[in-house]
Amino acid sequence: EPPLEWWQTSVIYQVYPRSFQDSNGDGVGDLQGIRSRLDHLEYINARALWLSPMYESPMRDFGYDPSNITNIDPIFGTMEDFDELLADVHSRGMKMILDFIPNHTSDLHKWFQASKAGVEEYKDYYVWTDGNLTANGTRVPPNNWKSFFGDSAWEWVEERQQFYLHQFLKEQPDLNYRNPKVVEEMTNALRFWLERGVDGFRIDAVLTMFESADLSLNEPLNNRPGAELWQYESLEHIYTSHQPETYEVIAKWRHLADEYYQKDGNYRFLVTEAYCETIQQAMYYYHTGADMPFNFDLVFLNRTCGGDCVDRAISNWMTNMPIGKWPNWVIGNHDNKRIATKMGTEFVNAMNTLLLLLPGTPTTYNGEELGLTNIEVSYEDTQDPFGKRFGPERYHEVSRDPPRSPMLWDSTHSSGFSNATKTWLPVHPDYEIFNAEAQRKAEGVTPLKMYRDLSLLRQEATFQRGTFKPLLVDENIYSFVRELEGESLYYVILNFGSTEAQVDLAEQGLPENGLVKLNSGDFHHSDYNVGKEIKLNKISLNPG
Ligand code: TEU
Repeated sequence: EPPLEWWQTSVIYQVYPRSFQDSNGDGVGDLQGIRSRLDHLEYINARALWLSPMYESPMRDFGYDPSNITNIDPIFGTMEDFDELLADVHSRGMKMILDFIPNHTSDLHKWFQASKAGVEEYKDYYVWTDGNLTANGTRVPPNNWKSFFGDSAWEWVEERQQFYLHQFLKEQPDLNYRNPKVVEEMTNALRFWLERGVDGFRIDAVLTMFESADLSLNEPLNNRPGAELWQYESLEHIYTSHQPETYEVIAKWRHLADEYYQKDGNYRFLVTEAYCETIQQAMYYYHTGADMPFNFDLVFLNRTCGGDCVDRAISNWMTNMPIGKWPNWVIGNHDNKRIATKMGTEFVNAMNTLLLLLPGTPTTYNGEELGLTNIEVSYEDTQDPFGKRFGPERYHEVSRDPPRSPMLWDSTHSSGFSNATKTWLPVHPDYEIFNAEAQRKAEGVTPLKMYRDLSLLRQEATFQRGTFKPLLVDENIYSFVRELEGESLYYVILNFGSTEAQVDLAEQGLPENGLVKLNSGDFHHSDYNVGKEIKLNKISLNPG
């Protein structure tokens, strides 16, 4: 077997720069702030840092709307700050990947400004159309495509007398990947960062890179009963996403990444981000040349999900994954509610256990290792454009502010995040309990200590390359076995029900009177029943 690469053995830790650490007192996190908190990543054994966008941007979508993809936004610092952060990450033996946003730029990007003005060279950098002419002489969009954030995906520009496409905000015009110049520009941007030494990229919203070339295609809007607001408001994605041409572009980027790998032997990792309607769609991205597509199956679990439902989510990926590919797990990110809020705080450790002990690469969004819940943000204080768009009655259904609150470091002002009087989003009200320092120093088991121990345990060969088999599964219990012959055998048993459950492993073929004695070497803390003998035919588990 080939040796595992760093992206397979590491935990990937997502840092949302605005919310990690503020070093200059403006209430917004920055690069020097992140640099000063790298000890935390080491503490939790996260060996790879994924940096959410830090590019120059008017921040309409908080950096996912870059106006210059080869420069740093002053709110986050300078290019020197970036180089210093990367050097520090590397000197600790860690890796850093960037968030790359291929689908669109900001409308303030110089390419869009030139395109809008009709400058020949840039005319076709974005997706422009005349639209249709109505009987009364007005121009209307060519089709009913809607943006992810609601309303038409087409915006009229007086200056050009044409519409442009935006699958996200109107301040995020879609680039035209049918123009080879665009592919070249974006490839050069990747090269720019590879030259600076980054170890890979998370490729944003990859599903929307290409749309059907035939802009006259209409489709029914997604108004399935019971659909979530964001699903109702978005497209059914027949013509606007998952187009086959995407694979060619990503394959080209794979090629580029491999050039660097061949040069210095340091693997350059590519992970794609695409929410998919079907598992088949999700699996296509394994074939693009990306190392893996993010697996969001655990992100969508909620409180009503018991053991059998957890099992379905996990088997969905494991049984459909192409042979020879590498699985991965995500429980949260900057676009989704915190897992503690979705599942209930009692399931935080269980979710982190799945994340860290299932086979494959775990990705952790900052704060999930602390078991943070969402914060409440009033409509007046709402920052997320997606939330704002839905108005005071419904903003809370879609707003992405609640999981984006600042990291909690200690019990001082702003939990040590910033010395500003007002931070860009409110600090979590329970910061005195949930902060990292308090959780490190606490007597008993805390989500942070548990996370740390599990991520250490994950470094054992059995969890890295051992087999995986679901064991007993019912409406409460989800359990599985990890085994590496000649190495060790682990049973992981979790209760996703709402009451105490009894598990009989003798029924699973283990000796009736067998006993497990937890080895004190397995864990650091005294609170895990280390040394206690457990009868295999009668294991009692509380929820979580
Ligand atoms: O998200 C892509 C995406 O599919 C979003 O529409 C997501 O479903 C949405 O945030 C609803 O929860 C990526 C980024 O992660 C997101 O933050 C950006 O806003 C978006 O791309 C545009 O760049």
